[in-house]
Amino acid sequence: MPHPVVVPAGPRTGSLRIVHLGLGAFHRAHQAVYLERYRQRSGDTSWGICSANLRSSIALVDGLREAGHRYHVAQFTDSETVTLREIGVIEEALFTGKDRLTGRDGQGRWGRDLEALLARLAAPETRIVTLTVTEKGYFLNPASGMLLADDPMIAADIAAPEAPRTAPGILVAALARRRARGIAPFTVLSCDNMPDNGRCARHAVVQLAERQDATLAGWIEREGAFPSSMVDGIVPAMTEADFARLSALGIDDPNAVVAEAYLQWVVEDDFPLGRPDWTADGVVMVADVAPFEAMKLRLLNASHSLLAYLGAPEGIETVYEAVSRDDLRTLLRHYMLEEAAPTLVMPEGTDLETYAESLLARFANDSLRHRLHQIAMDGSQKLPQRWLIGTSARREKGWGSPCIALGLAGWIRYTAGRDTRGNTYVVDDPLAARFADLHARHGQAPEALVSAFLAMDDVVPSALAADADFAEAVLAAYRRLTEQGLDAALAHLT
Ligand code: CS2
Repeated sequence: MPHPVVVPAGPRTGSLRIVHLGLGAFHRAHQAVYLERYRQRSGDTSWGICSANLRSSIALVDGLREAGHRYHVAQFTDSETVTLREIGVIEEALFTGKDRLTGRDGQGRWGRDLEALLARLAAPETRIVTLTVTEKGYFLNPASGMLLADDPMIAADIAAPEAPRTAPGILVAALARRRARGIAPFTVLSCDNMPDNGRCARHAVVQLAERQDATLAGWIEREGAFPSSMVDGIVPAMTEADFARLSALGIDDPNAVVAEAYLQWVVEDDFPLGRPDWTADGVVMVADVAPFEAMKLRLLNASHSLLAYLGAPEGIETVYEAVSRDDLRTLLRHYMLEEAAPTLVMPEGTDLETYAESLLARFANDSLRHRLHQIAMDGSQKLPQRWLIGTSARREKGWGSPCIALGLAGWIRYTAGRDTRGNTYVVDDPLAARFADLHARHGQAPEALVSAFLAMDDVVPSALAADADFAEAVLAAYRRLTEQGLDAALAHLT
């Protein structure tokens, strides 16, 4: 039966003061929803979004164009309660990744809409550039924060700064144009799941600019604003079942997104060129986002990763299925309340126990099919901030971290690419080749395998890796998990 739809505030305005890099499901169901709410409430349509996909989704970009840049978001509280919205704030969609459909060599060409994007970024009306390019899209070493100058993508941007492929490269090229024309830099607002994500964005951009032009780098460092922000909202990849479910509600939209109803956005208030006055729409403006980010990464995202690496190899498919198990729910409670809690200074007014319980309730949302393999992606980029900062803090106090030790054992097992029934799966991670090599070399020797993983100093802080007690705990957990199975490993822990 058709379900009522909240429709966009008004017609397209062409006033695109926000440019987004990383047009994907999360952006469509989070930042765009906040701006849509803002436009509807305030009637101010001067803030619209030009959104660019830099990597893989040419079909999404073209699909949005065909649909007149309108799409739907279905926000589910549970399988019974849904709000359907049509979103109209993304008024332009661009694609700068590799277009596999063209090019005589069949390899595709880069940068179809790159010039349009750079022109848009360099235009004086562009005030804010938001980013959801994932952790690896910053091209920083997760442990040291240094630019990965030898990465082939970054090397290509250094060699050809006017034809950039990466987000930092695109930002540097656009800022160079602005500087040359005497236009102040836009504010760069990172919306990726990293502590100090604004500082990460600044580092990536300034370090890349230094490779090209020290004066430009100095100007960006001096004049640029890079506030940090914490974003929250669970947006699983769409499945056929999701499209069918929406169809039953009267929505046949290939660009639709299913998400949970919960949304949070906490932003540092540093916007020299202005911003939408969006606090009445739920955006929380603060001076320092760090406590919010640490809370979310070490409670929500860390729990997600625990479920992913322990659950996926057991054939558990989704977060919902995982938290339906008593022992995994107990693990998460134990981890959040006993292990993570003492490492956190919670934001004022937020109670840790209430927050932890609300996370378990969100994970138990039966209307979302949030696949554990989706969360397991890019562990090398995610684990430092989700698990290892807190674990290092505990180590400094002489405390162990049994839940994270088991999590790491699960991660090492996961990266073998084979589940407990012998089925293989793709390990999607920038370090996947290194993982495969370690498993090939040490797969039969748990001790050597665990120490080789802990020795990856771009993932595991060296002080933690050098702690014999911690290494011993990970090894014991790995043995228990692989020899006795998950049930026994969890029973031992809790
Ligand atoms: C998840 C996040 O895929 C993942 O790693 O942990 O995408 C998570 O769903 C969001 O950060 C929730 O805000």
